[in-house]
Amino acid sequence: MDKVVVGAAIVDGNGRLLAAQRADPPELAGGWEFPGGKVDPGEDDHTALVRECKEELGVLVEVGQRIGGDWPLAGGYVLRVWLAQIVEGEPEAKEHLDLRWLAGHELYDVPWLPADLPIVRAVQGR
Ligand code: 9L3
Ligand code: MG
Repeated sequence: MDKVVVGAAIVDGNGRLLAAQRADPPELAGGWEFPGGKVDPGEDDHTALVRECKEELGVLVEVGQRIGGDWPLAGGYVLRVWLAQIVEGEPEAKEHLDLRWLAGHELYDVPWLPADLPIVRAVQGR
């Protein structure tokens, strides 16, 4: 399977979820998402997720359980999401406009990308 995007539902010790505000492309800029990105050719999903969290946030994550299956994205891509925990570093918005740690009652305080919104609901149920 090519056309795979991986995303991290990063949760801290207080059960808060890390949301990231996209800087681009223009049609997605300002929307909030699970950090992550495209799996490179020949790369496995787990490696891609760890790499993307390092590139985008500057943190090392430990990957946990999968959230759901293949979530649909535009252009025939699918999004695969895993719970993750930070084991090294403090997240910084290296490629995003902003980052926020959302407590349970704040989960819908940001305008999530439409593709990510159903995944937020699935994370909430966990
Ligand atoms: N995308 C949607 N939700 C997400 C992520 C990480 C990505 N949580 C979409 C936005 C882009 C495409 O997937 O159109 C590729 O993502 P990226 O490599 O630009 O982050
Ligand atoms: Mg990305």
